[in-house]
Formats: sequence, structure tokens, C-alpha cells
Amino acid sequence: MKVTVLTGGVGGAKLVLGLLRVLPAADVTAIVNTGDDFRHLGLHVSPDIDTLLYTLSGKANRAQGWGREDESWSFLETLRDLGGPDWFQLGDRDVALHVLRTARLAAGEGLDAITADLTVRFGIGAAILPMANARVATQLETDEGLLDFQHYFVARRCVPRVSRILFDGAEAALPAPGVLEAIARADAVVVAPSNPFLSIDPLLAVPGIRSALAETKAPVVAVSPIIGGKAVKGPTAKLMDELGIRLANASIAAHYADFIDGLVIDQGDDAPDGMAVARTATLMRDDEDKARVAQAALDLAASIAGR
Ligand code: FO1
Repeated sequence: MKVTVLTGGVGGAKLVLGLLRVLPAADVTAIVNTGDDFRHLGLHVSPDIDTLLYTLSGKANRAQGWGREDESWSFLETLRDLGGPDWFQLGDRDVALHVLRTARLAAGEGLDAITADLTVRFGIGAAILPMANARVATQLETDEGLLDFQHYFVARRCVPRVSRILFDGAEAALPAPGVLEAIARADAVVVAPSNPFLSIDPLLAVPGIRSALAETKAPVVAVSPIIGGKAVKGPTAKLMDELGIRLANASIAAHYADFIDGLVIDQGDDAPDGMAVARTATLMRDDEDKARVAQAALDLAASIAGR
């Protein structure tokens, strides 16, 4: 059963890990948000790709969600001593990945090819595709001006009030090789419980992806990021308030209405009208939780497909 999953951020990576506990790795393709990518100290950093590489290879710092478990900090300490910017914490092992990726991009390799090679080197059987090879940068119009994603998310800790979210470069971007095929040929497509506005919308802004999702014969199922009427850690709830969107599954269903067929919601939450739903405890604390939520999404997709 070929499954394609749209993901970004820490929450999305948890669901992908859950899918890999219930499916053969070779049957899973993750299409990953690259709107958070940025150049820092001349290095090309791809946080959502790296979070997935670390999570799926068991190397992630599980408490933080991002970065690596077995990390050391000589680079950052020396950078700080030399007066460099230390607001974005780069561990020594993490820096090696950014240096290598930056060098390979400079040599003309595509982000997709680099990521495919890294996936193999991390021993990951699933396919990890960036949403696009070209630069697409999530930017936020806030009461502190136009902020790049990482300055909003890390430097300012999501404090500024957001009025609009932009995806700079999206209109000129093409889906990365394999992305449209992964959507068209899937037996099921899952939208992970990532932040819809910061992690999924950049994907949908790449021309061709949204229409491929609407046209695929595969059932498309989203896992709601709302749990118990709230959004799990991260800025989703605050953003929805600032964007004037009600914090409810009905809002999530409406946000994805033109391409999803079903929604997995938390057992205590309201079901949106006119949408196939499956209920389960959607908080993913341990690997069993992740597998259960993933299975609930696959079961819902199967029931929609009439299997
Ligand atoms: N998030 C933070 O809150 N603080 C950091 O210092 C930080 C460093 C960092 C380094 C590499 C990386 O791949 C991710 C990092 N993140 C950090 C997380 C990152 O900002 C987010 O994971 C995504 O961009 C949004 O999910």
C-alpha cells in the first residue's frame, strides 16, 4: 500500500515515524516543507528535512524534537566567544550536515538528490522529498514588520502578532522531482498534524501540488493538529487567533476542504460537518501512540476508498 505523507515540523515527523511502524518503509514517501529553510552563517539549513532525518533514524533529540541526541556544542561556544550569532543553536554534528549540504548545493546538486543520498546514509528506507528544489521562504507580516520564519519562530519565539503569512518564491517554484508522482500514484495520502499555516500551506503554495492533491484517486486524509480543543505545543492556536480562525476541527476541515476526504480527530473533539472522520487519542507521546494515530489515518483512508 503506497502511502504519501505531507509533513513539516516536529509533530509531522512523529506521524511519519508512526507510519513506518505500521507500513514497510519502501511504501512510504514523505513530502517535506522547505519553507523554513534559510541561510545562516552562509550555511543552507533545512530544519524540517533534518528533523525527519534525525527522527526516522532514531538520532533526534526526543525532548526537543529538533536537532540530534548525541550532540556537542564546541562550534556554538566558539562562535559565541568570537561574537557570532548564537540565537539559532547549531550542534557540532548538525553543523557537519549543513556544511555538506551547502557544499553539494554549491556544486550544483539539487536538494532532492542531496536529501535522497542523506536518507540512505541515515539508514532510512522511506523516501524523503523536499516540496521543491527552489527557494520558497515562509515570511510573516507581524506587528514587528516582515519576519523570516526562523526569526519569528526562534529568535522572537512566536511572540509577534501575525497578520499575514507569505511564501516568497513559491509562484516561481516547481514541485521537486517525484512529488507530483508520489501524490498521483499513492494508494493513500496523509496530511500530518503539522501546523497548517506554517508547515502545510508552504507545500500547497508550490504550483501543482494543491491540484494534484485534489485530483489524485487516492483518498486524502488529514490528522488534525487540534487536541482536546487546543493545539499541541507550537504557535498553531496563537496563529489561528491572530488570523481570526476559530480553533476547531471545522476550521481545519475548511482549510483543507478542496482536497481532503477525511479527518482524524481527537476522541473528545467536535466532528466537522460533511466530512468523514475517525476518532482516536491523537496526542502522540510514545511510539505506540504514533503507530495508533498513523493506523487510524490509514483505516479512515481505506474506509473512504471502500476497501
Ligand atoms: N528551534 C528552536 O526553537 N531553537 C533553536 O535554536 C533551533 C535550532 C535548530 C537548528 C537546526 C534545526 O534543524 C532546527 C532548529 N530548530 C530550533 C527548530 C526549527 O526552528 C523548527 O524545527 C522548524 O523550523 C519548524 O518546525
